[in-house]
Amino acid sequence: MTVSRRKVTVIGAGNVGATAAQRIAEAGLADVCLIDVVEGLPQGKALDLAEAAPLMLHDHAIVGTNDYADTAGSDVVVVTAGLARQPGMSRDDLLLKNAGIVRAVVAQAAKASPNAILIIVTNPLDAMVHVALETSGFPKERVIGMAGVLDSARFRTFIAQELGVSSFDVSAFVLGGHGDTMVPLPRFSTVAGIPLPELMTPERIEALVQRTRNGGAEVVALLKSGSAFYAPASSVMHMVDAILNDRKRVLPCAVLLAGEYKIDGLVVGVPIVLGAAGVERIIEIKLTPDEQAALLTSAASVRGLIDTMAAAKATA
Ligand code: TXD
Repeated sequence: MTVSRRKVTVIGAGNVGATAAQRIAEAGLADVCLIDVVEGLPQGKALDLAEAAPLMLHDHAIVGTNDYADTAGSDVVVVTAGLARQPGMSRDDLLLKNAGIVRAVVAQAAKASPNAILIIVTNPLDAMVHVALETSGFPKERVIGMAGVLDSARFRTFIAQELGVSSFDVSAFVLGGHGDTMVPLPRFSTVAGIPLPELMTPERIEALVQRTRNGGAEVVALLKSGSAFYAPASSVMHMVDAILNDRKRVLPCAVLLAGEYKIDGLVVGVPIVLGAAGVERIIEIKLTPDEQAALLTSAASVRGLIDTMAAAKATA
């Protein structure tokens, strides 16, 4: 029997990174290399995860390291490295700090794995995808941001809970940026093929849309420190599965647009076909004027972050 070993590097051995490493190995998708700047952290978590392997019935290698040489030849690189917002830190401070981190880690990872597909997770998500595109020099098909998969999973969860049905039968469609500027499309969200507006009042739909937009904040408020990581890690795992198994899944992902949805040169969340080549196709649907306006607002907020990064670079 030939065993084909695929390799996924996860950068950042924090909550999302370590949980994504666990999900990827335990789903039998690939060997995993977990890397972090903190010495001992990725080694310790990788060892712990490796010791669970006989019990979880997989035999994938999970190694922890601080050295990018160990990441060489990865098929997929997941970037979760970054700082969380600290008290007194503005959004722009966080933007510039995380841009520096993403730039540094992507430069090293791209050199070690020049054919990899990059999945970016670090916030602010859409802006970090721009940084990764610029730093890696990879084609836009191989640099993809994770946000829509998480946002649509949250929307699906809330719809299923509200209607008392299995989330298996719920499919939800979201466009746009992560968080406040997310653009959910209820008319394309269905329960076993039945459009949502047939099953719920506009007021209830709006309430669930709002809850989805605040999905990250709702978890943060409960946890008090740290942010969501189980569902984000599962979202990463689904994207890795789509790529490594060439599934051609239709998933909302943050990708660089070149005229699609009347947006050019900006990273925005749209439905794509995700397979072995990365972004294999962008699916463009006709939006109502309101939906198009909401998407353009979302794109404008990404533009604002890019301008802030450019201004900081110019004065550095
Ligand atoms: O939907 C989404 N895209 C998101 C994004 C959902 C959840 C979390 N989201 C963002 O992911 C979050 O706002 C953060 O920017 C990242 C990672 O979140 P996580 O909860 O995993 O943060 P942690 O636990 O603080 O882990 C970050 C790790 C930590 O171990 C640091 O030591 C490491 O990143 N780190 C680095 N690793 C390697 N190299 C460098 N330079 C580095 N700097 C920090």
